[in-house]
Amino acid sequence: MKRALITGITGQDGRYLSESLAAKGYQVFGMIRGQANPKARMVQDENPRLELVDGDLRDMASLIAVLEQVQPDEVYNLGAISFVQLSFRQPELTAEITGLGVLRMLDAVRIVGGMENNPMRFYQASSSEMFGKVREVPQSETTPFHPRSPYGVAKMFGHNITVNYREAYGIHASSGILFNHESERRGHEFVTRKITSSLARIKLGLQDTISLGNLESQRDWGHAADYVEAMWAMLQQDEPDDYVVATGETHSIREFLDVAFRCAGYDSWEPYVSHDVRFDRPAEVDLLIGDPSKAKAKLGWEPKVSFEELVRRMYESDLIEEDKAARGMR
Ligand code: NAP
Ligand code: F7E
Repeated sequence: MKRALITGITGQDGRYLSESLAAKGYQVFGMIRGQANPKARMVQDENPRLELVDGDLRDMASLIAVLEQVQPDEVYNLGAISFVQLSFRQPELTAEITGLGVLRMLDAVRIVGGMENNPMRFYQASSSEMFGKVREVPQSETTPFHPRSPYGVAKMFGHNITVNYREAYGIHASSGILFNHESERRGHEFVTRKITSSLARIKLGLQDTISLGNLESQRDWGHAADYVEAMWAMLQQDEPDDYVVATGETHSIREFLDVAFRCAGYDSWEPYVSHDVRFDRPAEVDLLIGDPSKAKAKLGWEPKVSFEELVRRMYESDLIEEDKAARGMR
């Protein structure tokens, strides 16, 4: 039985990946931080075979101890401060966890796995935010980086140090440059979930309007359940490498609103959306659209869930969630 360790187990991707690996027959270990982490029970209920181990990406000794205990075949490093807007308010903490956390995890793999024939394969959760002020359209593995936020800068460090540990120590370390992926489990701070959960509340008569920032930015949005399959496929390759994981389509926030409000039976979203400068960013990423042809050719990976289907699934799930919450059943 293969053993996998996932950091960021309580996050959107950690939850999908742990279920997917368990279904493939893996023994899955999830690294959880903090004392009495409130999300521990949720992930344990979703995946009863999951084993939780204590560790924090800020604490090198804890990472070494986790690897010594688990002895994983595969390490998926998904833990991070992942909210771009928060990274502007807490840049140092973002650099510490999202950037230096990768170095600590890689060094722990190097030390515990050994210098020669290190058996531990490593996945780094890199991001399209590294492309930032994009130098070409669409973005591929060879597009130069130009990050626009402390988050993007920290991810770029994580990406480069992963390549460096691969080249310097021969570690089987791969980076997935994942474009935005969302789901029914997406955090409520991100624009897609903010829209679908607020819309559900509007439909249920619990809320009147949604306050948003910049509606012009364009994103390449896929479904997280599809994207975790690409992570796994990267670690099954003989050689480690970097891959763009994206749909190859882009849509603005306005288009997301169009589709979501149509799903809910409204002709127009304009009467329900207002602008709030608090959600504007000091520097914006205007346009992201990925070229996933390498992932398709080498990993045989393709996204299955369309943009319209993604929006519909998120809205319908939130309608049920918000209705339950309003009745005090959540
Ligand atoms: P997420 O839902 O925000 O989850 C982040 C996870 O990181 C949580 O489990 C969180 O644990 C954990 N974490 C935070 N600080 C930590 C620390 N000090 N030590 C250990 N773990 C810590 O993110 P996601 O959407 O699942 O994304 C997974 C990864 O992919 C992240 O690295 C993200 O930056 C990257 N990524 C995401 C996307 C996307 O569109 N979703 C695209 C590209 C790359 P707590 O519950 O304890 O806070
Ligand atoms: O913003 C605009 C905002 O926070 C998308 C993370 O998973 O994907 C994600 O980062 C766009 C931006 O995601 C609001 O200005 C308008 O242009 O949903 P988001 P993100 O910044 O693209 C990348 C690939 C990651 O790696 C990250 O971890 O929407 N926007 N109004 C808003 N955004 C938010 N959050 N809230 C608003 O009210």
